[in-house]
Amino acid sequence: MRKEIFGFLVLLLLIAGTYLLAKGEEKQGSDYIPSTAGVIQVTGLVERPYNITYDELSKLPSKEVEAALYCVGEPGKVRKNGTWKGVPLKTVLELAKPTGGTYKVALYASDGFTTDFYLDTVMRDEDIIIAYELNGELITPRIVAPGRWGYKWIKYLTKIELVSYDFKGTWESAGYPDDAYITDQSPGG
Ligand SMILES: Nc1nc2c(c(=O)[nH]1)N[C@H]1C(S)=C(S)[C@@H](COP(=O)(O)O)O[C@H]1N2
Ligand SMILES: [Mo]
Repeated sequence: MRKEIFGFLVLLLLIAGTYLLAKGEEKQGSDYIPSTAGVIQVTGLVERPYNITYDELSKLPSKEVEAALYCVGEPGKVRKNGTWKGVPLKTVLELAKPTGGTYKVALYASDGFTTDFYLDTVMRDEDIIIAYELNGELITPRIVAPGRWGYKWIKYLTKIELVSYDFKGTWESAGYPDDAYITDQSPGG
C-alpha cells in the first residue's frame, strides 16, 4: 500500500515537472540562451558598483521600442524586427550612482565582443535599452539601439563600465563610426 502511494506521488511529480518545464519554455524565443552568463556587472566611475541578474533586470521599470536590426555587412537586409521590451541603459547606469567624469560607457560580452556609447548619448536617448523580450518572447538580454548599426546591439552582456577615456569597441576600434547611425549606405560603401 505505502509503495503504491509513493509510486503515485513520484508519477505526479514527474507530470507536474514536465508540465512546468514545458510552460517555462513556451515563451522563450530562439534568441533565448539560458547558458550565457546571467549576470551583468555595473562598474567604473560609480559610487555604488553592483551586479544585476538577467532576472532582476526584468523587474526594473521597462519600456517598449520598435526597432529593426541591420548589420553593416549586409545593410539592405533586416535581420530582426519588432517590439523590443527592456530597461533603458540610462536606468541601469543611474542605479550605480555615476560619480562624474565619465566620457564613455564600455560594454563587454561573454564572447569577448565589446561596444561603446558616449555617456551623453545614453542619458539623452532612453530608447537605448537592455532588451529581454522581442515580440513577447524572452530573449537573452541584449542592447537595442534604434537607428544604429547592429554592432551597437551587443548580446551576452556581462559588464557595463563607465570610463573617462575614449573606449572603442570591437567594430569601432576597427574604424567603423562610433555613432553608428544608419544612413542610406553602409559606412564607406
Ligand atoms: N556578444 C556579441 N554581440 C554582438 C555581436 C557579437 O559578435 N557578439 N555582433 C554584433 C553585430 S555586428 C550584429 S550585426 C548583431 C547581430 O545580431 P543577431 O545575431 O541577433 O542577428 O549582433 C551584434 N552583437
Ligand atoms: Mo554586424
